[in-house]
Amino acid sequence: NGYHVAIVGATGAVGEHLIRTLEERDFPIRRLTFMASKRSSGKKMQFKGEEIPIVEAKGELFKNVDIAFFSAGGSVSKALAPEAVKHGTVVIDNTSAFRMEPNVPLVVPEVNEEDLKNHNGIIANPNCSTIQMVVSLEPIRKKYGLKRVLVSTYQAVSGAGNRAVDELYMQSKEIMEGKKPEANILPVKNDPKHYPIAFNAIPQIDVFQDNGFTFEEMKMINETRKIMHMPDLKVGATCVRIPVVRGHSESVYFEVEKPNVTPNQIRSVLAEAPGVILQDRPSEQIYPLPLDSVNRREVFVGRIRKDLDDEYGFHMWVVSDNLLKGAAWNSIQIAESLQKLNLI
Ligand code: A2P
Ligand code: 11C
Repeated sequence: NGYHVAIVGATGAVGEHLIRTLEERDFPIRRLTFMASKRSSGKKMQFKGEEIPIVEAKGELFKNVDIAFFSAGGSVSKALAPEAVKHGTVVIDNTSAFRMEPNVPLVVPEVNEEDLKNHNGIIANPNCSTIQMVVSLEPIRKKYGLKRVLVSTYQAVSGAGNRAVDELYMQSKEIMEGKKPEANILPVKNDPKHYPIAFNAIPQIDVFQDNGFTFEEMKMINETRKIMHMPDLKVGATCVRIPVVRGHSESVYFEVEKPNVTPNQIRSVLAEAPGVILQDRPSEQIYPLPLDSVNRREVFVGRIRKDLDDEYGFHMWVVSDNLLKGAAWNSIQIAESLQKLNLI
């Protein structure tokens, strides 16, 4: 009974959390296949106390796989997800490979679960920084409309994978020992220059586009419009990497459509919103912190205040565990929604 589930990229930062979250949930699993690169083949990983061997990811292995979570980078998804679909597997892809394709639903269950009904085998899991922002904006949009969004992010190093996290620890140690830190990964592995992230802030996540925005910034812009079904929404983004291991933070400025909305009304909407925890008591210094978000599935919102100049404008601070709601948990939520809607 249950599904044959495959995890592609099982050994990665997101893969590990897909496995842990599946252990915690009741998603029905008959069989599990862990895939990664050739480097990991032969190693084993645990699931509920049982050792499962890791195999090298290959198209033919998807025969009889009902549902596959992909988190091994865009090129692996591009090569293998269509193969998996040919075998009848439903793919939940955590990379940016297919997100903007019109026939691929891009889903955050709290926002657009219904879009799953149009899937053709591949469902895309949005970028982590997009997910937490739309979870906080959608309930506001529903009640008060939305005209414009401007976001600046403070993103954790785990968003760039386990090797980047190792580098942050190493660089911190080197700096504390008075040595020159070595940098080989951030901001982008394949770009010519690398900068240390320890004790630093890097205003580049992913590669630059011709318009001066980075790809991460364009993902936030385009994915938000697609998920919220607002192709003309005004969205601007600046994405910055900071030396935090887990938990992305965002300063979000937004303008609503209705006049005379108060911060307390925004707070009431968010207090009731699915997947959101309101942490907003400035007099007690209560606000969301990335350290507190680790291992939590929710999106935390605080620092809600009205703009001093624009009567439709508000500011807020949005924090979530980029490896859970930003990746593994949102993917598993999609699987649970597919099961609920009879779409596997
Ligand atoms: P491996 O551990 O064998 O390299 P992260 O996001 O933490 O960098 O992890 C990336 C994940 O993608 C790892 O599980 C990694 O496996 C996997 N991966 C990388 N390249 C490939 C590939 N060519 N085929 C399958 N899996 C891959
Ligand atoms: C980061 N947001 O923090 C990225 C990681 O498109 O799924 C996720 C990249 C993606 O570096």
